[in-house]
Amino acid sequence: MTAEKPLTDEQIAFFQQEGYLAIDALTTPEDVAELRVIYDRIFEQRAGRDEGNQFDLAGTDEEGRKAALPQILNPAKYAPELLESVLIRNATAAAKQLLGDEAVCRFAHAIYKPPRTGAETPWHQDAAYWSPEWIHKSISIWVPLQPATPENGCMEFVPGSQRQDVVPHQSINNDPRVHGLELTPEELAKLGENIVACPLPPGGATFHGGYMLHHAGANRSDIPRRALILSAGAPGEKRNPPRRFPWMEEKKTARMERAAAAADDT
Ligand SMILES: O=C(O)CCC(=O)C(=O)O
Repeated sequence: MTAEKPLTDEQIAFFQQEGYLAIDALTTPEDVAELRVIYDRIFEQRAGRDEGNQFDLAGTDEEGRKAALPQILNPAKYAPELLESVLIRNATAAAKQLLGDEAVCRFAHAIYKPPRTGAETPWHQDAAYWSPEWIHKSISIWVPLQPATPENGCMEFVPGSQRQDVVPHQSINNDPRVHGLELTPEELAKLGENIVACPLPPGGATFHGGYMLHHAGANRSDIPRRALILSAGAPGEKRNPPRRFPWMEEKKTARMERAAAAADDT
């Protein structure tokens, strides 16, 4: 791995064919150690909670209730030192290899699965969360800060599923108060057995595009599962004809209320 070209030609070809890729090292052990300290600090400080950027991805997120799947959006807003990491440098270089030189990379979010209680991240496509007005050209780069295993919630993909458009989703448990999405039961029933789990060492990475079906199991281990997720995008195309995503239009989450209240205060 070099910082200029973290991916080999074979890895790029694999990503283009299969729609996902797993590599054992996108950053150094020293960088991982520093990222873990920052990561734990921002979760402990509940950074972004008041403005709706820290919330429970898999629950109704009431104040005082332990989150099933804590998430922080835009973690670099609360820890700008993330932007000095080896990880952002190497992730940007890898994103340019996959998407072209115009690709821009940023820390999108952090998802924490507490030991024993961290909930499943249900099967979904990321583009189901995004504006239906666009065909998106963007990828996620998922980086664990400890070993990621099937037991603690490593990433799982359906190779080839990136070739389909967004399929029907719903809020988790069909409850619009929950931020997270899941496939509808009809779509879940179509998944089949072509599923690849991607265990990784700390500082490894998986890559997937916005249309790839993916999932991460519950944390059934005794260690915390920490993941930092970067997002890289190149300009997309306007969708024609347009679509609507009713599962996003009906959302009514506590996080949205906190974000609106914080915007009113400014
Ligand atoms: O970390 C997880 O549990 C899921 C991450 C995910 O769905 C994503 O990065 O798109």
